[in-house]
Amino acid sequence: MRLALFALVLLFLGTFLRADTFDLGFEIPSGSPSPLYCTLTHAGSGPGAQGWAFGVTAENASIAGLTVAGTQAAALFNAGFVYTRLTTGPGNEGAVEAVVLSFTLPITLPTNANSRIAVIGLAPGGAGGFVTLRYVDGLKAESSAPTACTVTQDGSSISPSRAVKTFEIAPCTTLHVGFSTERLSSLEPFAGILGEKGSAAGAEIVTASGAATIFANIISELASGGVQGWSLSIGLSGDAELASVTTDGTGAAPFPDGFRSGGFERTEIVDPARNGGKNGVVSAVVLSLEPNAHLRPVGTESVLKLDVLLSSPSKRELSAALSFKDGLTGTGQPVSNLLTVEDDDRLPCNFATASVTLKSTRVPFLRGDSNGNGRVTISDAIHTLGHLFLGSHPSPECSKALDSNDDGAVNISDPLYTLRFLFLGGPPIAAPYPSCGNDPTVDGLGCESFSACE
Ligand SMILES: [Ca+2]
Ligand SMILES: [Ca+2]
Repeated sequence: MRLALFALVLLFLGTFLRADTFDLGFEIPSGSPSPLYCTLTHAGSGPGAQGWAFGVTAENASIAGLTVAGTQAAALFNAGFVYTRLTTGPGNEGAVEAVVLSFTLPITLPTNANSRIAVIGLAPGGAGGFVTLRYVDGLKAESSAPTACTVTQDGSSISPSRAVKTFEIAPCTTLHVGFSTERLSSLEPFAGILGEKGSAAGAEIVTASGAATIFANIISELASGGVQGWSLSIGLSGDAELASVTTDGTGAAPFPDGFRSGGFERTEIVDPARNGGKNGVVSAVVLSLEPNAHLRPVGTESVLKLDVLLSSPSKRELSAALSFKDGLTGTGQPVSNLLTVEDDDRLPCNFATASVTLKSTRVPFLRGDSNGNGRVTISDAIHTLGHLFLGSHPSPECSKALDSNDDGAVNISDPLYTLRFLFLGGPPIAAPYPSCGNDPTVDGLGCESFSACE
C-alpha cells in the first residue's frame, strides 16, 4: 500500500516535472532523396532546447555529409558551439553532431515546434533500395568521446525519443567518375575506365619507373542534356606526390581539343598545410557561359590529367591511391565532387568508391653500370653508345643505370659524362654510386631488374 502510494507520488511528480518531451525525428522530402533533415520536436510547457547531441547511422547507404548549415539551428546560433563529424570504422559508421546555441544568450529552439537541426547528405549508392536512418548512442569521432543522444533544456539533460525512418531511394545510374591511364573521349560509357567491370573500384596499376600519368573521367548515361560543368576534389594518399595537374589535353580544354568555349577553369594542387596534411587536387570547370554547352549525353570523357610520382626515402614497395574525396581546399573554399546537369547539382553515383591504386617496386641498381657487371668502367660508355646508336642491347632491364647524369633521360650526354668522370676529372656519377641503392630522385626511367645489386 505504502509502496503503491510512493509510486503514485513519483508518477505524479514525474508528470509534473517531466511534462516536456523532445523527439529526434527525420524529415525526408518526397521525390528527392537528398537533402534529408534531422529534426527536434519539443512539446510541453517548458522552454525549448538550448543544445543537443546525437549520433545517426544509415543502413544500406553511407552518410557522406552532416551539417547544421541551412537549418533553424544555424539561424538561431549566436556565440555557441557546433561540432559535426563523420564517424568511421566497423560498427561506428555514421555521423555525430553536438550544438549549444549560445553560451551567453538565453537562446532556445522554438517551444512546441518542430525544428530542423541538421542536414544529412547520403553518398549515392549504385543499386538503390531501402535505406534506414536511426539515432544511436555511442558513435565516436576520432579523438573525441562517444556521443549520446541528449537534449539540454533549462540547463538539464533530457533523453529524447528517437525516430527510425525507412525510405526508398532510386538506383543511381546516370553519372559516374573513374580513372584511366589514357585520355578517353568516346560515345561508349566506361570504355577504358580502370577497375572491375569499368566501375573504377579496385583499380590497380603497376609502374616500373614510379611515375604515372592518370586521367580522371566523367562517364555520362543521360537521356538528354549533358554535363555542363563540374567541381572535383581528388585526394592522393600513400608514398607519392603530385608533379602536375592540368586540364590541357582533356575534354575540359578549349575547343577544338576539348569542349570548353570560354567558360571558367581553375585547377590546382592543394597545399597540405591548408588541408590537415592531405595531398590532392581540386578542379572547377564550366564549359561555357552559354547554357547549351555540355559533354556528350552518353559517353566517357577525360577531364583532368594528373602526373603522380611514387617516392619514399626508404621503402622498396611503394603504394599510393587516388580517390574522390570531398572537402579539399585550394585557393578558395572547400570543394565538393559535383556535376552540373540542366543547371542543377548532380552527384556522381560512385564518387565514394572510385579509386585507383598505384604500385611500384624499387629495384636497387648502380648508376653508370650500363652493362650490369657491378663496376663502372670504359665498357659501360661503349655499352650505352651501342644501345643508343648501333641497335645493340635494344631494351635494357634497368634504364636508370644508363642515366649517368641522372637527368631522367638516356642520351649521348650519359656516356660522355661517364668518360669525363673516369678520365678527365669530371663530376661524379649521381647516386646510387659508387654502391648499389635506390634512385633518390623520381623520374620517368624504369628499372625492372639489376642482378649485380641483388
Ligand atoms: Ca659495368
Ligand atoms: Ca641522362
